[in-house]
Amino acid sequence: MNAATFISTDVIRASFSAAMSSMYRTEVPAYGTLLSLVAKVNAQTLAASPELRHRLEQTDTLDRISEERHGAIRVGTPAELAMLRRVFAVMGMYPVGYYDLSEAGVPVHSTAFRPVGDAALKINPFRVFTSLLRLDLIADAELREEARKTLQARQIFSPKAISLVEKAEAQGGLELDDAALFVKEILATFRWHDQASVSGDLYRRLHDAHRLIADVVSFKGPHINHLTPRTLDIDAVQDLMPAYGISPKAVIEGPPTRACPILLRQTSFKALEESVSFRNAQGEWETGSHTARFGEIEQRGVALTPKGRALYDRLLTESRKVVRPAPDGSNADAYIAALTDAFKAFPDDWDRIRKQGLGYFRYTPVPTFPQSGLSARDTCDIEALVALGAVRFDPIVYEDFLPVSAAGIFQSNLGDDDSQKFTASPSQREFETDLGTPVLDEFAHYEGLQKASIERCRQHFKPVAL
Ligand code: OOG
Ligand code: NI
Repeated sequence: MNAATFISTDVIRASFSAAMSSMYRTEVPAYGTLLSLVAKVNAQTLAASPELRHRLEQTDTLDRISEERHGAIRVGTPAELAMLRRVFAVMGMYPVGYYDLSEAGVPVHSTAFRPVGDAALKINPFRVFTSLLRLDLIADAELREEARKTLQARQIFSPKAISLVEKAEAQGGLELDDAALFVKEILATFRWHDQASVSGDLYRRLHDAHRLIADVVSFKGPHINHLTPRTLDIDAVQDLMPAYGISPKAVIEGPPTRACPILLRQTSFKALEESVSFRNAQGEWETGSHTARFGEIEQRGVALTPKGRALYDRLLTESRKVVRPAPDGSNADAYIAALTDAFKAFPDDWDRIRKQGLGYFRYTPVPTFPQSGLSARDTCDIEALVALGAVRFDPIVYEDFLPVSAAGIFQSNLGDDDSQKFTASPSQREFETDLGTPVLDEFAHYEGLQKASIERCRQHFKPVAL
């Protein structure tokens, strides 16, 4: 087998992401509407700001600006999670970060499978937020056992999908025809099933325990529950959604509107009620409904250091003490005002964010800067290089997720009346055991990118030994 004929993992991921988008647009037409709205707002934003267009031309692929950045799935067993790790590895996606959602009343814990290197992110940044149901958080022992048995009995991957994963692992890659087949077979894992695999009665009991439990346990597979394109103006899309016949969640999650965007802002349109059928005790199909699938948008800013993140978390908590956003949107204006007010304490210019060690930055040598303008001392001091104009800095984009925001996205799509509480019980060790590998620590990763860029600057300006 010749490694040169293998399709790059980035290309398989790009093809999978495009296939998911097309399937989801067919399955959820409102998502197609959201995509057109996002493309329109992105085009208008670029037309109105030549400066932004110029910056994005340097760092991004403009013709793909409105494409999906992430999707989300929920699985039910450790074996499903472990197999997904192997599936995503074929597409160059690795688990980054651990998110405990139990704290926010959602009985799952999660990671994001994503490309990690700069080059891979640039080719296609698609990631999948992946949650594992915490059956241990179901209080009713009998129901817990029924749920466990139901999940145990299903096989979410086709035999062909499994054999292609094994083949990719054994060979170190997939050739063209296998890669195409792999995308097709994996795509089928995430499609929608409108016939539940449980009875209407069990569905209702699972649903009463938590809507999310019913969503994970009742179907043949882990349907993709949303996809998320990138928008250059999230406030505009949020405002325009109703005019396009789609109903946005009450507030945008994450930081308020700022001159220097930090972390991640996201919002979604509310999940749709869809018709599904259940078998009754007589073995006949009965019609019912299920609410799970929606569309989301995201806008990303700089990755924060632990110090920056602590400040972010503190300000978010402070603002939520003043006003907690109500699911029906009745206090949205008051919430936005409290959030904006609290975040006045977060510096809003790049140099202050950098100098105070709140965010991660990538340093690049200015190629036209003359070596002769630098002393030997300057060349090993990144601050001196910045001050002299020999080095420029750009924010490193946050590529991960936020637990409070994720909880807000989950909640708004579980229905407004849903307010079950679970005991917060982060369990990263157990999650990693189920996954079969430790997750990558996001802070260490961003820190590494920043350090490597500083090192490149030092090397660039290093005096040449005579
Ligand atoms: C995942 C919600 C989390 C995000 O963007 O924060 C998420 C889910 O609803 O399964 O996708
Ligand atoms: Ni999402």
